[in-house]
Amino acid sequence: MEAQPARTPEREDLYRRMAPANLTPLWEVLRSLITPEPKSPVQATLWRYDEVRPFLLEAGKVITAKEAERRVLILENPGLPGQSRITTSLYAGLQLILPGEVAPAHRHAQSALRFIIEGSKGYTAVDGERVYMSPGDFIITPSWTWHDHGHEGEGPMVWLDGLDIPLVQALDASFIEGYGHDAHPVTRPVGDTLARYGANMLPVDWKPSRPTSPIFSYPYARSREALEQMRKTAEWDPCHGLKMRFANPATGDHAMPTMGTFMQLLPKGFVTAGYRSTDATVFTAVEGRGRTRIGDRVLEWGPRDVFVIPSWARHIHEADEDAVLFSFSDRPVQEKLGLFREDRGNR
Ligand code: GTQ
Repeated sequence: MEAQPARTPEREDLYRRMAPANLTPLWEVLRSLITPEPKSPVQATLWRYDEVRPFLLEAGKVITAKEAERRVLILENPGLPGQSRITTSLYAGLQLILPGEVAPAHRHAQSALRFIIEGSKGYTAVDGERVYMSPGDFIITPSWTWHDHGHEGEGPMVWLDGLDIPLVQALDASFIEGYGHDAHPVTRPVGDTLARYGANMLPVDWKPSRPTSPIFSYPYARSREALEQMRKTAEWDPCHGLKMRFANPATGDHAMPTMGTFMQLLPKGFVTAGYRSTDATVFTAVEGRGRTRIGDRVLEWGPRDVFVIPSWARHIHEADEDAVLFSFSDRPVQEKLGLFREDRGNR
């Protein structure tokens, strides 16, 4: 590429005179607009659950889920201050609901995923069907479906929220609507959707009506069992250990149109080969301890910690114990736009 053109008095004068006409010269900004490779402001960051949890519980004392609508502490990337983003395209937060509380029904254009961190007997209801949540479960709230959350158990219930808020913001396509009552009426029994769509069968004449998986709960027991069974073949991928992608059973595509979701097993002592991809990725550890090295940064993680790896940042994972990581990114979007790239080279 040519060098950055100099700013001369003649040029500066021209820029000043054209500005009121809403014009600005490309050659002043081209090199920052179109970079030779991703130059992300996102910083590799880790949130230790031990550090976050006391703040969450304190939030539980100062505001109810109902008043907050959603009592969530946003995991804000320090490279994107004030933007409520964990990556350029994705939002993440930790949501708390306490026994007896409700987070009132609403629906929005943004898709949400929940990954359960702590607690049991809490539920989320999607379009009239309750799903009870347990640690490690991956739950989907598709775009524009009514959803409310409640808690019939004891102790705090906490989950990781992942939403495509910044993506929808970039497209100026945001809508939200309140239902007007705390809970949407229950119209289907617990377990109905998983029976219909989650048993490797589909209702015979059923056709998908939206781009999101018809299954909205992927229980941890099932995901974990799959990983445990597969480890017997010991076909470890050098970059990923054993990594699975949550799928829409109707299409084989990602479970959600805007967010790819993954679960991987790294056996004790495994050190992955260097890997980078264009999808900045949010991880949370379900089991095990280890660390992720990104350049000279080392993120030491254990169960319930959340960390984020920026786009195109080469990293390796090291597992000190058998480790299970859940992760999500905007990969489905990048794949559909022909933008996704990965680099499995070590250097
Ligand atoms: O649970 O519906 O973290 O609407 C942010 C916005 C959660 C939710 C968030 C939301 C929700």
